[in-house]
Amino acid sequence: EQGDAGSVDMSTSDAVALRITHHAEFTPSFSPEGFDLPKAYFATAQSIRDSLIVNWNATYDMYERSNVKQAYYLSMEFLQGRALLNAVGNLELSGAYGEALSKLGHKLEDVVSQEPDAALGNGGLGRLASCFLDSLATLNYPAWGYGLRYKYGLFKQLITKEGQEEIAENWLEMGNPWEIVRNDISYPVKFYGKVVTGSDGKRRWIGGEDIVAVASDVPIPGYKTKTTINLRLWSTKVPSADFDLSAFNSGEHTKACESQANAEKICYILYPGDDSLEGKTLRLKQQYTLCSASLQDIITRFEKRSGENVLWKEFPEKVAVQMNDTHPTLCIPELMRILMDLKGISWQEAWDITQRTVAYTNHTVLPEALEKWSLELMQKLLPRHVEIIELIDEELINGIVAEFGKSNPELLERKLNAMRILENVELPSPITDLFIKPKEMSAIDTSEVLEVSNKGSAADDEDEFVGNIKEKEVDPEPVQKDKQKEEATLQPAPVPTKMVRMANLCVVGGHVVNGVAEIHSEIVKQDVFNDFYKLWPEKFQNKTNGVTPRRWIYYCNPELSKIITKWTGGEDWVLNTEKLADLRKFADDEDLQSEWRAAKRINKMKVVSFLLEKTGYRVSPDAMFDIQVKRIHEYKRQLLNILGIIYRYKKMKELNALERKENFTPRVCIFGGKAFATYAQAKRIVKLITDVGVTINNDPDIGDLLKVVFVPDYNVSVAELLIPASELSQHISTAGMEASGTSNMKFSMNGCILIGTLDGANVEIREEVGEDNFFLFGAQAHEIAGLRKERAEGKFVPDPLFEEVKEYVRSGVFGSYDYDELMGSLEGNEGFGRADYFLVGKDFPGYIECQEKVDEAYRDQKRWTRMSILNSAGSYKFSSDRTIHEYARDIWNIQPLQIP
Ligand code: DL6
Repeated sequence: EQGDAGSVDMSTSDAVALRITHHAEFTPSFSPEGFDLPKAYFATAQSIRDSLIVNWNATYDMYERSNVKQAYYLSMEFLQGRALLNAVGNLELSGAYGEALSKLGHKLEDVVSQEPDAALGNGGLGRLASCFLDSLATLNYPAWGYGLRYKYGLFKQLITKEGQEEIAENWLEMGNPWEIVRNDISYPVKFYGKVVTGSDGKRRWIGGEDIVAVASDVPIPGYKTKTTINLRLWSTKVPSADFDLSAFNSGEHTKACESQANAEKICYILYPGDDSLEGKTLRLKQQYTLCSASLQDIITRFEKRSGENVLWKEFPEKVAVQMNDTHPTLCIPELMRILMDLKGISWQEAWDITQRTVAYTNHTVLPEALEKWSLELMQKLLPRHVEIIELIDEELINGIVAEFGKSNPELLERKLNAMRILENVELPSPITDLFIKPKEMSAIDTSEVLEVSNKGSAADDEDEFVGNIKEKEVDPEPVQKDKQKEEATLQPAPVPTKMVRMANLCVVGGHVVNGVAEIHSEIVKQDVFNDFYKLWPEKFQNKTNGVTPRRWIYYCNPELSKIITKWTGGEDWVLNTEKLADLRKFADDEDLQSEWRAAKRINKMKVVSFLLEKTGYRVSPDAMFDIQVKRIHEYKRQLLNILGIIYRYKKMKELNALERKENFTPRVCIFGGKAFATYAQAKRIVKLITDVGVTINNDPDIGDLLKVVFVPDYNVSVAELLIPASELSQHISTAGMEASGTSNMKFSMNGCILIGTLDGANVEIREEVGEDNFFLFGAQAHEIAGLRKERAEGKFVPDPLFEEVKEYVRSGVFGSYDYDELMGSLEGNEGFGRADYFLVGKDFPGYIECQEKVDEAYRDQKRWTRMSILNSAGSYKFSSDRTIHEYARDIWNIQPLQIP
């Protein structure tokens, strides 16, 4: 039985129990005595992993034999969350496992909750990657994910009196039962060194620092299918010969271990701080490690599957590489380098292969996320890649000159400034000579390219490198900035730093560029990459995001799932979410309505207990659960939400008890999300929310009418608990700034009604669920630039209610913390003023009015339940299965392959 794990009939609880106890004894991570929950979790996970490995091997064999085209999703982030419940469910073994564990003295749900979240991601981009893996496996697409195996996940967030504090998330402390370390799969990765021309006239990258990337594989099971795909994560170490034994023996222990530590630290954490040169270097090393190791692996597989006759021009017919945002951009020069320097292919052929292989997804229009790297740093670390990038840039320049001709030098100069990959790098003289007034290349003026731009934000030209998700303060408002500029003119002009614009490289090097929601893809075409779009319109696509209905309804909301199954006539909806639309015809059915409300109540009760345990606050399940959970960012406007709550509280305080009850619907306002460790303004927002909670939650006048709770350490598992219990959720970003959002989809699927702006996927959700079932407010994307201008010119007159609320905060009602800086960011041209860049003041009155409509709608529970049902029913488009079918068809050209 133990010899061939896969051949055992695992459908009986006895067989499962045997397997679990076998692992408890023979794959020990714990002392032999006892079988407590942590031990039960490990043994259970190991037992299910056996079954996964069987399917995973079968899947791999099938790909190998049929030599089909495979897609590879390269991402610096995978926000996997927990794996056990998903794996047991996908293998249709929940019943057998539940029974087996109960025979062994445990409940499946308790065992499941032992698992730490795999938080190898930051937010939506990483969670999307994980949803995609689930859909790829479920739909039997030949595909793999590639990422890094960070030793520490995204930090653990503590909420203290000071606000947010961060500590390391040691998710691997107890080991990871899901991964399989593949000591046989490792690749050399090089940094630094120099490039020389060999006797054959070819360029060679030699010398430098060598490390090794080693694979750990995580099997990803599809739902009700044998297909089990692979998430390959790289760790880094030194080549084994590199240990300095003589230094160690002569007592220089630290020196002897130095190179090992240097190599290992590459995969220590996700997004290491990059204020220092060391931090920047480490991030670039991370990105290159992911690209280099993954491509070497992909190429090795291609060569093996090709047998003796390797036809490189067929590479794009066997391989599709998707770059999840710009973080894996180095794939482009790395694939070129491998093809030319190691495989002897010509530049033209290598470029053709590269372009046909890679594609790029843009996930943000925020300039601070459009990555740029210092050319000098890249040149030191990756000298051969810079040569290749320079050549790509040169070809691009020639192409632009050919396209726009020489007759309009100003247009040509503008195009070159916007489109070039290298920034602040002089043009070859035959081209500068074309311009009327040859002048120093100026940095790209983002405001010109980006109508919805975050002008004055972190992507300003003086900012040498802006990390991908690094969230910094927005710059001072324009008046202050002009003053600084005036002062600066008295000084000699600084030499602009030469930069590599990764997004431009992606657009030039990839065959498809896609945005992640319709409105976002339009902004990508019309603003961010408009010059490229005009040149290559056929490259640009939209792929509206989606989320997996398995994790985000079926497993996290069993109560609702049972009802959906009953009313849609079976479980087909889990695979074919279109079936959810059948619920529409029963939206007013009293039986469905009462079952629907009962399910919500059960889910709310779970959250009541959770909040009590995590925060000490006792909330009423009779109140409306109003939730905003996402990364804390000024553009997501948690500040608008909390100021709305403060307004509500202030109004309540002005009434007597009876009036209060009559005028306000009881609410529990729940917040969750992490602020990037160096993003001071976001941390102030967290502090304000928690301070407001302390005051309101302890105010005897208010009682259950209003509670404000900040859930610490929001992660995937917390989301799985909160979303099913939600009744209202907030997606209230400044229009044009949220690329898509994916939690909006999860909430809607779970029968939660959204309050939101016309931004990202909100636009499409509202279309699908119906205007009457979505609470809309706020300025629209096309108005934002004009409103900002008006605001900066001092022409905007804020609503008196907004002024009142800010004063209320300043008055100290919420404790002694000095909120001047936070409130000042919402104001005009003095002091801390940033002219309310995110237009909180502008949207405030509309938001308040909309919230009043929410209160009114909730009072009519029949109407509310109807809206809730119509949200679930209308959410079917937002399954990641739909998104993945579109990527497979329009970008990757891959076909499903059933594993027999
Ligand atoms: O596409 C996934 C997700 C979107 O839903 C969010 O709207 C967007 O903010 C997020 N983008 C990022 C950007 N990070 N980088 N680079 O996380 O992507």
